[in-house]
Amino acid sequence: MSTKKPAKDSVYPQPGSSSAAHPENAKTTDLAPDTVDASGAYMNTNQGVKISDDENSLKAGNRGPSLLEDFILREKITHFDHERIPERVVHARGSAAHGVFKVYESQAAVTSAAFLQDPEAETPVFVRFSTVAGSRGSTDLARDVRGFAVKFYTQEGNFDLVGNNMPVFFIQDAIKFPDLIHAVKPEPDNEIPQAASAHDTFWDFISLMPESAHMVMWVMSDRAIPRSYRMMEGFGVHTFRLVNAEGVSSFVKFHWKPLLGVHSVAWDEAQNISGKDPDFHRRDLWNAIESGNFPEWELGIQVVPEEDEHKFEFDLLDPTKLIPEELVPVQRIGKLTLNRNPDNFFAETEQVAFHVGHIVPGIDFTNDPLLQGRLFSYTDTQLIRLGGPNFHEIPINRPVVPVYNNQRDGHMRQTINKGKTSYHPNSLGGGCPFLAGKMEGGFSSYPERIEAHKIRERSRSFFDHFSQARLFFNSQSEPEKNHIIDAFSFELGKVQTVAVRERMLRILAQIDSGLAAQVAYALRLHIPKDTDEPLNKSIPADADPAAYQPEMKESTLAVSGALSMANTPKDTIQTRQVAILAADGVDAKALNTVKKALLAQGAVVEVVAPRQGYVIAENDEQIPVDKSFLTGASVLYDAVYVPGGVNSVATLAAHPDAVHFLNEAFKHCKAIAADEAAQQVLEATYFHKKLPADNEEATVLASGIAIHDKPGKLADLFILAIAQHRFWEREVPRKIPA
Ligand code: HDE
Repeated sequence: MSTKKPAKDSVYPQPGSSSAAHPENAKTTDLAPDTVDASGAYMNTNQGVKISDDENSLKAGNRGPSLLEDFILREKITHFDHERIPERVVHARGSAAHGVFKVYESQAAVTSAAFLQDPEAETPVFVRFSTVAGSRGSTDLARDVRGFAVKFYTQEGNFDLVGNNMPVFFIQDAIKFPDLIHAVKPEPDNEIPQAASAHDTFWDFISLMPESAHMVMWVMSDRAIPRSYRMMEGFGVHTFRLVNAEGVSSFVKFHWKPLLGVHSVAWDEAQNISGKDPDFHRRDLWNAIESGNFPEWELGIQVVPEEDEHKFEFDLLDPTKLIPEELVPVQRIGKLTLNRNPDNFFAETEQVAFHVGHIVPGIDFTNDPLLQGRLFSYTDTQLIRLGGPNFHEIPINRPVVPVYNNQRDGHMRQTINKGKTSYHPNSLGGGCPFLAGKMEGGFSSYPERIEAHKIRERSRSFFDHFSQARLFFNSQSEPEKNHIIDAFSFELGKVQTVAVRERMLRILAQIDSGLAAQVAYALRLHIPKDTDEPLNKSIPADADPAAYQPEMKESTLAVSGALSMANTPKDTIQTRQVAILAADGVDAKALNTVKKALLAQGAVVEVVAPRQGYVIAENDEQIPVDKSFLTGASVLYDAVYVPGGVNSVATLAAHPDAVHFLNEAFKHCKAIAADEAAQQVLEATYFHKKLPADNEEATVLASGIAIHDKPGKLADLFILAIAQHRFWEREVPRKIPA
């Protein structure tokens, strides 16, 4: 097939990306023969015939009708007509990257998985991040869960860890998943709203299903509006099993811990970014990798010995519960590094097929009923999305080990299987392919003992819906709590049906009375009391509704520090985006000093000016401009600096866009720095009355605003402030007109 052959003079891997600089691994080598570069090649048809005219179809006379025999036109248009495949039913919007995983030291004590044994061995990975509810073209900044799906191409076959950026889920049983997704997706009559949960059907469903209480606390928290995919945690959610070479099994929760800390944007900012740059997260991931700032996470595991299964006050099989890190610490066992952007979005990011059921020896499932249902769904969905049973042959999906079995044929089969036998047992094919025993690495399921009745029922151990929702709320910092209150007030404020709002207030009252009261205040509603209505409406026909009501329990832990983003590292400004506001007459020396210091710490610095092109500095130096006030916006940066220079300062102080830029940066709690000579610009802002009294380090760290007459010292203070990420305390007055 012509598409599988390298074009003449082609170079592998594709030139022009940092990818090319990265050493080969088993997966990049595997992808190379399928990667095509047209540099220096002639255009030809899919049948390999060179094309001389790609501008005109074949016609009967130059004004006449097109001819059916024009095989070049027909082929081109036909292929175009069939370019689209169905988008993912959930997680349609996403971005992905290649990378590698390395374990720090052998995990043989708990698992026999080969990729978790040798610290020298590098396992290639492909990771896709996503939102859940929106369509393929929707904004990256939706308030939503983020998918965090990792495909490990191990020497024992593919292991997919298909997780999210939140450690729990909305529902306990897979049978409710279509209902949940139907409720959150745009409403079916008018297909409104896109990529948003702030509408009646979602909250109608949630308010009838108290088991979702813990998860909605996470979704209403800032975790749902990450600053970057590179600054999110990841979680396997379910309890899985690890099994060692002796067959000893333990329970495990998987975590991903980002080395850049966990950070979010402000909700007002998120909504603005959705307009200014809906590809914000996609661009951020792409740019970081292209510029060699490879995103990194540590893989963490919480291991629970098999015999401790029932030692917790929640059920390990219940996916609406997490294991607090205070009870079982997260051991960091290895590092994931994303180091290469895909060459082709469709071929790789769109066609990658993850499946929670892709496991390798040493890892196994548990009876979590959500996990069990997922085991069916993921292959099934690829059959419609990728068109047939051979999707495992698509280059991005195939393992780095050869595949030998007796599965044959089907749509688009690529493999040419030799021989007469496609059955087992056989003698005509020498008995091949052989079965592998334990010694040869054959997979065998953990022989869990089960003695039970076949029954449609939920375990009583799944009925505590509020204690961990409360633990989560209690563990948040004050600003994080305020954001959760605001998020509920926003979302329920968009709900038209008052009964749904009220029902949700009743659920919130079970979690925290203060939370419920504040949301009720914002909605000007009362929390319904003295009602006989059951809280849980998700009840089988013949069941006693009373038996299905939540159990009111209190977690023995009052708070869990790991649940708050405020407690994650704030020690770096690497890859943070800093805007320098400048106009003609800017002080080039100050600008360059601060810029150099920021770059040295790994920040990304852009000059934003009234016009595109360049500004002419006080000393006549031409300073390139990256964005104008039309193409740049405060919401696209983490921090802003205003250098001195008499004319520049006068221009910016009188420029509404510059002043708006600063007001918005203040409103979104970002670090702001100015030369003392630029103070006039800050005086023109709304926050001029809140400028700090001095430039002591403690004052700057409290206010997030640094003003200094020495650019070197200013840079030092600014860097400390940017590393703090945001100064949420500023939000309290919430009266900034930007
Ligand atoms: Fe998924 N989910 N899911 N999910 N999921 C899909 O598979 C499903 C769940 C997650 O980047 C689909 O290939 C069911 C939990 C991610 O390609 C589909 C249930 C978690 C991705 C599907 C769940 C996830 C998906 C749609 C309840 C976190 C994107 C397209 C039983 C642990 C993977 C596809 C990517 C995608 C079904 C619940 C994570 C339909 C039935 C819990 C990250 O198969």
